[in-house]
Amino acid sequence: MTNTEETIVALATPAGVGAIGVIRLSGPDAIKIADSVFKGKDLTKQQSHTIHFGNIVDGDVILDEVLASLFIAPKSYTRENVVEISCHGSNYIIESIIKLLIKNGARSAKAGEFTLRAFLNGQLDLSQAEAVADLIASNSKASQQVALQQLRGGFSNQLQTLREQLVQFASLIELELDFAEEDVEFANRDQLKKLIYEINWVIVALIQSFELGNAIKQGVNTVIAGRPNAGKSTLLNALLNEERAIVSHIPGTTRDTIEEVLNINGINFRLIDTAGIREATDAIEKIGVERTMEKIEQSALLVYVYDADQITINELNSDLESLQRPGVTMLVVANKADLLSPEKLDSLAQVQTLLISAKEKTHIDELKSKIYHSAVKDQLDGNETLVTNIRHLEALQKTEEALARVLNGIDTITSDFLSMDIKQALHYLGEITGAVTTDDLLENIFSKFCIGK
Ligand SMILES: Nc1nc2c(ncn2[C@@H]2O[C@H](COP(=O)(O)OP(=O)(O)OP(=O)(O)O)[C@@H](O)[C@H]2O)c(=O)[nH]1
Ligand SMILES: [Mg+2]
Repeated sequence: MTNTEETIVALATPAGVGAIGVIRLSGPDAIKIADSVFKGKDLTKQQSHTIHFGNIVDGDVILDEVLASLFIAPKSYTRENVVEISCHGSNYIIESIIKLLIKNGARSAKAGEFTLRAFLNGQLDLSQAEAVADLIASNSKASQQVALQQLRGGFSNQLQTLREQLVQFASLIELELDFAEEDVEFANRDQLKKLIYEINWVIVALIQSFELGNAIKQGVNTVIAGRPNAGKSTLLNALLNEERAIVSHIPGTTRDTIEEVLNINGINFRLIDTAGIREATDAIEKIGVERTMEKIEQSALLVYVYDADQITINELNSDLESLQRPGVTMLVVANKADLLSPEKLDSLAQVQTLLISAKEKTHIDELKSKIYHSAVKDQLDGNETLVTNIRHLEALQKTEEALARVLNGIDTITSDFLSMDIKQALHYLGEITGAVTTDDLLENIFSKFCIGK
């Protein structure tokens, strides 16, 4: 996957023009190769964690004035020799320096290869390596915190301890196999059961945390739907506090979906304003309505908006029934409160809906709070372990299944079968932390990184 004899090089900062660009070299010859193109102090004679000013030269030609930062193995991100060259952020300079370094013995790094090396050299475990990718991709406070928590090892420490306890049991049961004739029991079945219950408890909590973890990482698809003229676009604008969508008194104003991100308490909600649902009057509107229905299917949250002044109770009930989808939480919002007569207000007070005026921007904060709590049921304090990664989720689910098999068989089946079931559970637990890996798995994880990471 990566030949650690080779020294790899890549741009670590984003491509494109910037004040500086940082080129990273990692591998046994990183310092030697950097020194061969660096005019300044002899880099091979400097201490770790020092920065040196000099020129990058190609023969007699000066390419740039740079700073070279040295990290001598094992005190670096990859635990190999690392040099980071900070040059001026021009595409031409960056490309020329990288080419020059390759000419002098480095090779281009593959996507994620620096982090792969950090993993292979024991600097990070697998879920921490994945957290690096999540941290880079994080675009809200909550997603950054969850990734950071995972990078610090919160996630894997917990599983690691449990896995070790299970390993002990597995070895005791193995021991029983050696004494099969004598019918002895080294592994106390009651203690084993207790441990399995304990592990299962953690696993189930982690599996359940995925819904929120995923919401935090990916954002929550939130569709605003309802009949034409209900005030959906007005509501989108009110939520965003920006005149984003066109609003008019003509029913059928919004024809295509409009998507904007709204951050509520650190969580990103992807708000989707849609075409009003009705029997379409022309071909374009028909496509718009179909698109609305598609968006509802793909969303986690549906904010159903109706014109409280116009809609009849039958129409309302029929909408609520026809828009119900499994897995989609529905928030019902009565709009145009400002137009309602006192009698109408009274009758609405009987029904449990949130009454707002999108136009006058009343009760918008209550709606935001409801939207937030539809995704975050329990309080978030920033310290909980949340699963955000589908690979982890799958491994956890498989662990749960294997544990269930262990529990089922604990009193009835023979030690050899019990041992096999425990080994399977250990295998899946190990897949999460990287104690068990295959080349395919690593390839799959690290190829999703960007080059230079
Ligand atoms: N009085 C009052 N009028 C509102 C309110 N919300 C929206 N409207 C008006 O209702 C009309 C329709 O508003 P839109 O936001 O365009 O409605 P929509 O649901 O997006 O409509 P379509 O895109 O056609 O499906 C506009 O004239 C708005 O000004 C409100 O809370 N009170
Ligand atoms: Mg609209």
